[in-house]
Parts: sequence; C-alpha cells; structure tokens
Amino acid sequence: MATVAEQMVKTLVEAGVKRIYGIVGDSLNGIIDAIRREGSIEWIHVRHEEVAAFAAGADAHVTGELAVCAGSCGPGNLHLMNGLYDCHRNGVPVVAIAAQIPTAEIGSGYFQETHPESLFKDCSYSCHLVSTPAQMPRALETAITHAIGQQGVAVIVIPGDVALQRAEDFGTVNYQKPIRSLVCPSEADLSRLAEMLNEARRVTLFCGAGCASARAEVFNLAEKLKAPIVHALRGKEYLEYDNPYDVGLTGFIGFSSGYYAMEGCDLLLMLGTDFPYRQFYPTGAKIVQIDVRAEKLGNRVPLKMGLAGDIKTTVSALLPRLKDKTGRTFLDQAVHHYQAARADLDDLAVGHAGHKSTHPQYMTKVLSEAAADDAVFTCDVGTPTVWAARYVKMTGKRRLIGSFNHGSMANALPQAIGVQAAFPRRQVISMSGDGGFTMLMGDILTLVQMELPVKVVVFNNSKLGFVDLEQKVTGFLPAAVDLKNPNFAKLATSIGILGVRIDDPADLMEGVSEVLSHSGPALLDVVTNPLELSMPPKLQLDQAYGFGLWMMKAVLSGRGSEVLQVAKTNIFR
Ligand SMILES: Cc1ncc(C[n+]2csc(CCOP(=O)(O)OP(=O)(O)O)c2C)c(N)n1
Repeated sequence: MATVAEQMVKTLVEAGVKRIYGIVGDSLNGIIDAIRREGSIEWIHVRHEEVAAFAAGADAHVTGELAVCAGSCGPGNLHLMNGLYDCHRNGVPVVAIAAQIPTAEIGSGYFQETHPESLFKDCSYSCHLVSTPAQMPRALETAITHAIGQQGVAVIVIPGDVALQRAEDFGTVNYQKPIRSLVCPSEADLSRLAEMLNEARRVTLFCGAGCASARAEVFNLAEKLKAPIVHALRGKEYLEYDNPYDVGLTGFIGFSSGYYAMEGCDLLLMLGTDFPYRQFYPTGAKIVQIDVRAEKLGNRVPLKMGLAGDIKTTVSALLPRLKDKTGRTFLDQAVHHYQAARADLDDLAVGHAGHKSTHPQYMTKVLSEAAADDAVFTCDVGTPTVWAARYVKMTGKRRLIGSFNHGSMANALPQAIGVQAAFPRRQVISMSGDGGFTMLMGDILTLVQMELPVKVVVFNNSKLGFVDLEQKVTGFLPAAVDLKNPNFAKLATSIGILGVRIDDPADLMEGVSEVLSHSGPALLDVVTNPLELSMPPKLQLDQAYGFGLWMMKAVLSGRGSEVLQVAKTNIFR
C-alpha cells in the first residue's frame, strides 16, 4: 500500500528531480525512507540545512532544472531559510520540503513547533501545509508548478505522520511540468520604442541576467545602435566575454567606465535587470526598461516606457524596426574608457616580489588564468565578490554564481557543493572569504563524505574585510572586524582533504596549480593583504568625507600607521 511519502517521491521523480539536499530528522524519516527505496534520487547529506538550500539553488542555477532541499520539523527547516531567500531572489526553481510536528499537536506549543507556512511566506511563491493525504499529489504538483512557472521557491509543509499515511489517488501521479512561453510586447509598443531609439543620439544598454539566452540579439542591438553594453553582476557570465561593446559593470563594485557610459547617454535601455542601487542610474537620460517580469518595470527609477517581454523575443522583434546608427563616437569613447579602467585594475593585479602577503587581485587573476575553460566559480559575499567581478574572466562556458541579490555571507562553499553534485566532473572553485568560509565551515566535511572534488580557495585576510572598508568610508574606526584564524590548510589536511597554505606570494602559482590539478577536494589557504581597498567607481561625496574622517580619527587615536599602510598598499604600489 503506497504512502503519501512514496507518492511525493514518485511525483518528484516525474518532475525530473535528481538530487535532494538536506538533513534527516524524525518528521522527515518517512520521506527519507521512500527516497531510499525508490532509488533514483540521490540524497545529498549536508551538515547544515542552510547549506542544503544554497546548494539546491546553485544546482538549479547551473542545470536550469528544478532542485529540492528538505529540513526536519522546527529548527531543521528553519535553518533552510536564509538559503531559500537567496534561491528565491536569484529566480531559481527550488522546492523545499519542510517537515512538521505531528498533526494532532499543531498549535499546542509542542516540542520543536514552528509554523513554516507563515515563516517561509516571504521567501516563496507558494507555501502550504498538507494536513491530509487527500491533498496529495496535487499540493506537491502545485508547488512544483509555482517553482518552475514563476522561477523561485515553493514550500511544502508536511507533518511526519501525514507522510506515513496511506495515499489516496496513487495511480493518478502523472505530472507535466509547465512550459515557459515567449513573451513579446505589442506591435504598437515596439514601434513606439523603435521611434525613441531611432531618435536618440547616445544609447547605452544596461543588461542583467534576463539576457541569459539573448546574447546574440543583444550584440546585434548594440551594433545597430552603436551602444555600449554595461552589465549588472548577474549579467557578467552571459555578456562579458568576447564582447566588443563591453564597458564593464556599474554599481559599488563596478568600473568608472560602466558608470559614465550610463551617466553620459541620452537613452538608457534596461534589458532584464532590476539593478537596485538608484544612485547609479543616470540623472539626465530617458530610461526604457524591458523585462519579462512585468512587476519589475519602473521598480528602481522612473521610466519613459516599460515593456513586458522576454529579452530574446522582444529584441528580435525590435531589430528590424531600427535604423542603423552611423556615428560611433559615443561607443568608441566608452570602450576606450573601459580599456583604460581595465588597464588600471590589471595594474593592481600583479605579484610584487618581496611582499609579505598576496594581493587578492593578483590571486584572483592567477586563479582565473589557471582554471579550466568551463570552470564554475562561486564567490562569497564580501571582497571575494568584488575580486570575482573584476578579475574572473568568463569564457562562455564558465559560470559565476554568488549571492548577488540576497547578499548573504557564506554562500560560496554551499553553492559549490550544489554545482559539483550536479556536475561531478566539472572544475568547481569556491572563492571563500575567511569570514564566509568559517560561518558554514562544517560543510567542508560534506566534500569528503559526498566525494565532491570542490576546490576551496580561502582569501585569508584575517578580517571581515568588506565591513572594515564600509566602516572606514562612513568615518568609523574599524571595530569587531578582526578574525583569529587557524591554519586552514592544516585543518583541511586533518579531515582528509588536500590543504595547501600560501604565506609567501612567490608560492602562489605553484599552490594554485597543485590544488586545481588535484583529483579530490582541496583547499588553498592564501594569506592575503588585509589592507586592500575595493573602492566603487564613483566615490560619493559623503564617502570621501567619511574616508577622510576615518583617517583623522585613526591618526588621532594613535592608529596612524594603519592609514599609512592603506595608502602604501593602494596608492603608492
Ligand atoms: C549572513 C551575513 N552576515 C553578515 C553580513 C554582513 N557582511 C557583509 S560582507 C561581510 C564580511 C565578509 O568577510 P569575509 O568573508 O572574511 O570576506 P572579506 O570581505 O574579508 O574578503 C559581512 C560581515 C552578511 N552580508 N551576511
């Protein structure tokens, strides 16, 4: 006699699910047992449920398929939450199974009682309690349809006792996944947009992850309009490589060329981006936005026009209506500016013989040059994201994943776990901050247990470096940012992982090559310079003031040598 748990597993199999990330627990045991007996879904046993959610999100990101994570009742599924926020905001299809306490006890303040159907509301498109077998399989099918159809998280809350009950309607499991449609604006709206673009003198394209499958169309558009392409960070992996129109990123971790290409245009065309920082949008230009997510139109900045459409379909329909612009001056100037900004950044990424510690820019460049052509990089929130944005080169086959919308620390190792589980033979590199790595460090053990050959590169600056910088630019004396770290390479070795420590920058290349060529999991612990500044392309007046204030306070409180060191590291190199 089939149980609800078996019916759930059958539905997941029919929806194409290959892996479920999670940690077991009493309320989940019926489902775990059904997974084990069915045999085709792999259970990826992690050490922290937050890791399960991040990993499922990264799995969905690289495969484009539905991924699943699970947590037991109360604290077990509560731990999923931060990772689920990340999945939801990254727009990846993830179903979370949140097991619940026994049905009869709900509402009594029972041991481990929480109410996931309220808790997860804010980070999901659908979140429902299954309290009787009659709700299955429809409740799970609906959750999957929401996750795939809306590209985000759906949560199924199910008490352990319900999962063990006899399924009604077992024979009807025959799930059909929703198919995503192409979305194109009306003829009239496309003509109106074409008119605006034909009239404009200096057009800049601002492109995000919504351009993922529209690279060729976006390049054709840039050529017709002689328009520079600025990308948001989530657009980097799709648009940056072999791109003659590329002028870099904008935003806090961007390039001055990206900022000025947007500031100097008379029409900014936003394509598939909901870039959040309003201070980086141009002040004098008309702004038009195209996005398949109609609710994002005008979300950040007032628009002249907002069109709901997917980028590939909309740009394809727009192209024949556009006149070829002839003047290239604006585009050429923007590209030259980018080349100069790029050269400045590359100058910072050189090894300096005799230096005590490795410059993180140099380290990232060496890593990027040594990595496989189709490597997948994950980067922790903090300065590793800045270095990845600036120095990890995309190839069209490489991927770059981070917590770019949710901005959570400790994302890189969990996401690397999800990518490596999906692609066991691909090179997967986690660019981890020492703060980020130690936040979910227990899951380094997952690499051993699940035989995942992830390469973890720790930017060991003994600091919560990004916050150190934030405090300085707001005029605070840095506080509570120092980290007392162990030798991470020794720690890795002690658990059966290749560990290599780089104290002397002269050893960096050899260390990188040893770690990347190792067949199993490996950790490279690189002692990096804690005084590197990752400045934004446009220093706001208040930031310059704040920075000056920090310098003054530091000098007055007897920490002037730190100011000198920062200046030496960043200005007089
Ligand atoms: C979960 C979480 N806690 C706190 C923060 C605030 N925060 C952002 S970056 C950062 C420091 C990251 O430090 P580390 O991982 O060592 O990287 P570094 O910037 O030093 O390279 C902190 C504390 C956050 N984004 N997420």
